[in-house]
Amino acid sequence: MSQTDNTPLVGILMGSDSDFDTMKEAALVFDEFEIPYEVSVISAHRTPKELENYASSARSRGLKTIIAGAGAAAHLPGVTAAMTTLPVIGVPIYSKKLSGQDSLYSIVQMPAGIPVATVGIDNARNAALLAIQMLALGDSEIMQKFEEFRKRLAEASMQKNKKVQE
Ligand code: RP5
Repeated sequence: MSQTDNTPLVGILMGSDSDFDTMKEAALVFDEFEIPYEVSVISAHRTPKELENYASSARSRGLKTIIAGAGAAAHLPGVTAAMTTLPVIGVPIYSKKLSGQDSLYSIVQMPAGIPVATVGIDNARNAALLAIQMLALGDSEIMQKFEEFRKRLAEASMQKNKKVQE
């Protein structure tokens, strides 16, 4: 299966426009892999009805996974996961008061039955790569691009090793 139209496969969701600088790193990865995505700012606390509409219609709109980033009382990924059967990847956003530890704990400590795959604080890039690995399970073209990416990563690392050996 390969993507022939521009229907978004991934939803990039964030609780506030103040999260955008971090979350745009995920979008850059999807641009690199030529994977269609959509970006939305919806708050679990400020606009809960919009979130319900978004999450409950996500699968029928063609999304395969959702990346949700939020900071501090970061309930967005968990509440999204509660309202869709799509896998949700959570990005804890750095927060000034508690350095993102509040975000991390809010996202990672989900009740049994409603998991959120949680990446490191501000690591939207890893969230995108994890989403790509999920998509690649059912798409050989995406898998090939991912394998090439891994090869480049390994080569870059070996180059660094070579430099320190010199
Ligand atoms: C969270 O509160 C958002 O995800 C954001 O990280 C944080 C602060 O939001 P703003 O006050 O900057 O809109 O809901």
